[in-house]
Amino acid sequence: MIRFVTSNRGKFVEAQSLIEDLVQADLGYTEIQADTLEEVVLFGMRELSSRLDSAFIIEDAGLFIEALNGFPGVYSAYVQRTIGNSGILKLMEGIENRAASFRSVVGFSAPGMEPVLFKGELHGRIGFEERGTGGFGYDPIFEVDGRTLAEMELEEKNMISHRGRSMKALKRWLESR
Ligand code: ITT
Repeated sequence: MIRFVTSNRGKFVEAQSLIEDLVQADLGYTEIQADTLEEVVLFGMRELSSRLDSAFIIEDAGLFIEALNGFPGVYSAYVQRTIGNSGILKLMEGIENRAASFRSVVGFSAPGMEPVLFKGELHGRIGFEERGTGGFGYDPIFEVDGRTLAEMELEEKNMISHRGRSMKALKRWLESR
């Protein structure tokens, strides 16, 4: 059993469909203001390893929009909570370059070992309106080949997504240990 420390049910459900051994633990941890997802994950893992005595993972993800110089990036959670998808669509009004990517960094930690990180990325485009009811967060405005992630089934999103990739890399590593 591996704890996935997250408050985000959508993330957990996606990860658990790839790694059955996961159990959600909504324990909370400090998410520092840093320049990279990796720093956020490493800091969180250090804090949690002093509180937990068994294997756990955490994940930090973000949406990086090319025309906005990578915004919201490490501020993705705050931006989703405040201006949300409609706010992002407003910021993108009149902007032709819609290229964006999602990134995921997962950290695995177990007692007596150094933390290990796994990454995944998904390239796509910011749409012109929200579409679809699946997924969570920015999924209704993030398109891949003309469909938003919110228009895909969980399995399909997992096949291509940033989280699908990082979690599969973690899974391969766990199986090879
Ligand atoms: P935890 O930190 O508790 O795990 P969180 O929701 O705060 O949960 P993140 O900081 O990693 O997670 O996520 C940053 C934001 O990006 C947040 O608003 C998410 O909803 C959104 N997000 C992350 N992964 C996403 C995905 O696969 N599809 C759409 N939005 C996503």
